[in-house]
Amino acid sequence: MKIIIINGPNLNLLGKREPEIYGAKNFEDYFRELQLNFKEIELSYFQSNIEGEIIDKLHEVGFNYDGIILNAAAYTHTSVGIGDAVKGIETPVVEVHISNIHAREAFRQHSYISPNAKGVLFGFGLKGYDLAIQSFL
Ligand code: CA2
Repeated sequence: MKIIIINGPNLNLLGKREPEIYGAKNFEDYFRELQLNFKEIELSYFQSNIEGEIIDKLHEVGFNYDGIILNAAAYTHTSVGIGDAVKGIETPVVEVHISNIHAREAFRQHSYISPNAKGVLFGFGLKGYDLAIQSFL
């Protein structure tokens, strides 16, 4: 089974700032833990701060992977393009947010991803990615 985690803008800063919202661990360390915990899965990871690169990656994997775990970060709330890409591909997408976006500012409570996601997980910290993998299993 092939699953990719796609993270959007600023998630490369995880563990460096705002630990009260996003935790103290950087994503590369967490990703290594996921690889160890799910050895049976071919798990890959892509992060970009650039909207078009995220769309290109969705097109690249969206017809030959079994699952996509997408945290589009701030683009969640702004990007019609990423929303359209999620709609246009075949591979199911599980949307993940580390924080509880519904307990935060009003602008974070709309997602262009959710209408076409298989499911949405938010507010469980990094554990949300683990839960998303389990949902595919
Ligand atoms: O809770 C999430 O996972 C978010 O997708 C994170 C985004 C935010 O814009 C969404 O509303 C919710 C922000 C990611 C920024 O991450 C940082 C991590 C450390 C330091 C600064 C930013």
